[in-house]
Amino acid sequence: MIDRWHGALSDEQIRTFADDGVLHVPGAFDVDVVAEIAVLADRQLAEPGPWVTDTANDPEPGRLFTSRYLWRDEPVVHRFAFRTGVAGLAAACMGSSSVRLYFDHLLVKEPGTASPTPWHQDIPYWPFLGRSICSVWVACSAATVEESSLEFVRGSHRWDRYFAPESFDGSAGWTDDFIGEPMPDIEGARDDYDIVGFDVERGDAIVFSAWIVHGSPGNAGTERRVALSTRWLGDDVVWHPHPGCDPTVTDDDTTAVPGEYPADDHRFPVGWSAT
Ligand SMILES: O=C(O)CCC(=O)C(=O)O
Repeated sequence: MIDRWHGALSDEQIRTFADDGVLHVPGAFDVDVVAEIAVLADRQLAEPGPWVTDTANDPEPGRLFTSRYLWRDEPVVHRFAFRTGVAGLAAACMGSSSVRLYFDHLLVKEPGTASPTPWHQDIPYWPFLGRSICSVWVACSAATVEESSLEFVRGSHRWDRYFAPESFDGSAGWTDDFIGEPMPDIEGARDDYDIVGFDVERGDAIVFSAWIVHGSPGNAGTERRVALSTRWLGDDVVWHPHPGCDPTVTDDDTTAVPGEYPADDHRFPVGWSAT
């Protein structure tokens, strides 16, 4: 397991992640690694994997395409998740003694896409509970916030609130049955929130808590925006399937036991461990 990040993050970076819920790490990954992922995005658009959302047929201009759970079948994603040190970066930010991969999420936003990725929290979508859950979102194309890089409500991971999941593509139902309060109208009251956004270069990482409220605007640029978000489970995580969560991994797919740490090496493999 690659230990590229342990000791490489400064105390200030680790404090920023704890306080803000998000950390921008410029130049975290080699550009040739992210170039491979951009090529994979071309292939996925042509031949989508099994777990896709796609707004291509929406009346709104543009396209938000996402594809998940590629690590088992796509060597590029497997290599990225287990050979680049990305898991160690997640563990270092969270102060976890090990991390397991939950899933990978390829996110493509074509130029001219009007629809934003709506403001949301990740945790209500996922069949887990715990504070030590994060994503490492890696830019495979340069993007300013106007070109659909991510924005965050700084510190919202500490609000102790749990917002109902909504579909990313604006369709009525990710689920009709869910847990959580409605997301407030962040966009309509931006001045009321401490919003921070990050312009990114290829290879930059944005590490963020599954509890932080985040989103991204449409893509007003002229280039495709491509990112790969890997999701990591830290020390205090327990398996917690619940109404409205990700239907792609259920009790039937894992040996994880509700309320217990998900020690399922097959479904949630260890990406980094201190031992
Ligand atoms: O890439 C995007 O537009 C959204 C990404 C996101 O919400 C996530 O990775 O959790």
